[in-house]
Amino acid sequence: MSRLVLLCEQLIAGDRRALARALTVVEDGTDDERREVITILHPLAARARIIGITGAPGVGKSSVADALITALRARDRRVGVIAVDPSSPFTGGALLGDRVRMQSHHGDDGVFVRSMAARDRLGGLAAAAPAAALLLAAAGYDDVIVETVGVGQSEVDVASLADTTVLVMAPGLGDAVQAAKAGVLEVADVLVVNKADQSGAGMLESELRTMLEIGHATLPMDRAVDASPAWVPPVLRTVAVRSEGIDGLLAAVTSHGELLVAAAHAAVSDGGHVTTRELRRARRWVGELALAALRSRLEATDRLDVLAAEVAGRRLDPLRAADELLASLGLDRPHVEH
Ligand SMILES: Nc1nc2c(ncn2[C@@H]2O[C@H](COP(=O)(O)OP(=O)(O)O)[C@@H](O)[C@H]2O)c(=O)[nH]1
Ligand SMILES: [Mg+2]
Repeated sequence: MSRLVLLCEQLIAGDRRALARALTVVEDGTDDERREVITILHPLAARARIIGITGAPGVGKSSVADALITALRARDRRVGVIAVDPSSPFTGGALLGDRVRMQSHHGDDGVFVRSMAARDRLGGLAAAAPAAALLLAAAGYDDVIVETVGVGQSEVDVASLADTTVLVMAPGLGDAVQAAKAGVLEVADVLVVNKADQSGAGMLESELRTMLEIGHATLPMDRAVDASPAWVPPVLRTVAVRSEGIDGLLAAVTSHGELLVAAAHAAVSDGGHVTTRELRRARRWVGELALAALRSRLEATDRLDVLAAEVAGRRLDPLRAADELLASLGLDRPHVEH
C-alpha cells in the first residue's frame, strides 16, 4: 500500500497527526502527492459546512471564531479551523495571536486549528483553501471555519468560497465605506459589529445598515441568484471576548445555510442537494487548478521567450504569437466559421 493511501486511512480514522501531515502534503507536496491525496479523499469526504470569517486586522475575527467554536462544540459539532494569514512569511505575529486565542480548545479532540500562509502556491489560495476544507471534512469535522483578513482581492475571493460569509467589523477599525470599496460588504451574508462594548458601535451599526440599503439595489447578479431575495444580511452585535451575541450569530449562520439548501436546485446521487455556493466553489477550484497547470506548462517551455522575441522584432503579431503558444501546448484556437 502506498504511503499516502495509509496516511488517508489514518486521517479518516481520526488520527490528528495524519490530518496535519496530509494538510502539509496538499499545501506543499509535489503535484503527484497532492493529486493522490485529493483523489482518494474527494469521493469519501462528507460535506462540511464552510463558514468564512473575514474583516480588517484587529476587529476580533479570531475571538469571534473562538467563541463560535465553543458554541458549536456545545451543540456537539466537530470544528476545523483554517486561519489564513496574508503576512505570515514576514511577521508570523498574527498567527501566533490566533493560536493563543484558540488555545482554550487545546486538548479538545473535536477542534482542529490549522494556519495557512497566503503566499503563492498552485492555484493560489482559491485552490488551497477548498483542498484543506476537503481534508477536514474527510477527517470528520462538521464545520470548517476559514478566517481570512479581508483586505486583498484573493481574501475576498476565499471568503466568497464559504457557504456563509461573516464580515466582522469593530468601532474605529475599518469602517463600512472602506469595506464597501474593498468589495467585502458585497460578499458578506452576515455582518457583525464586534467590540460592541466600545463606544461607536451604534454608529457603525447604522452606517452598515445604510450601506446595505444602498448596496441592496445594486447586488451583483450571482449574489442576487444565490443569496435569494429572501435573505437580507443581518447586522448583529457581539462582544466576542465575553461570548455575547454569539448564539445569535450561530443562529443567523444556520438559517442562512438552511436557506441555501432550500434554494438548491440540482439533486445529487446521495439524495442531497448541491447549492449554488457548492457549484461556485467547485467551478472556482477546477478553474484555478487548470489555469495553474497551464501556467506551469508554459513556464516549462522556452516557447514564450522565442515568440516574445519575434513579436518584439515585429516579425510576428502578438495575436498570432498567442495562438502559436497555445498550439504548442496542444490547445488549438477554436475554429470560427465565416
Ligand atoms: N473590548 C473588546 N475587545 C475585543 C473583543 N473581541 C476581540 N477583542 C480584542 O481585540 C484584539 C484583536 O482580536 P483578534 O480576535 O485577534 O482580532 P483579528 O485580528 O480580527 O483576528 C484582541 O486583543 C482581543 O482581545 C470585544 O468584543 N471587545
Ligand atoms: Mg485573527
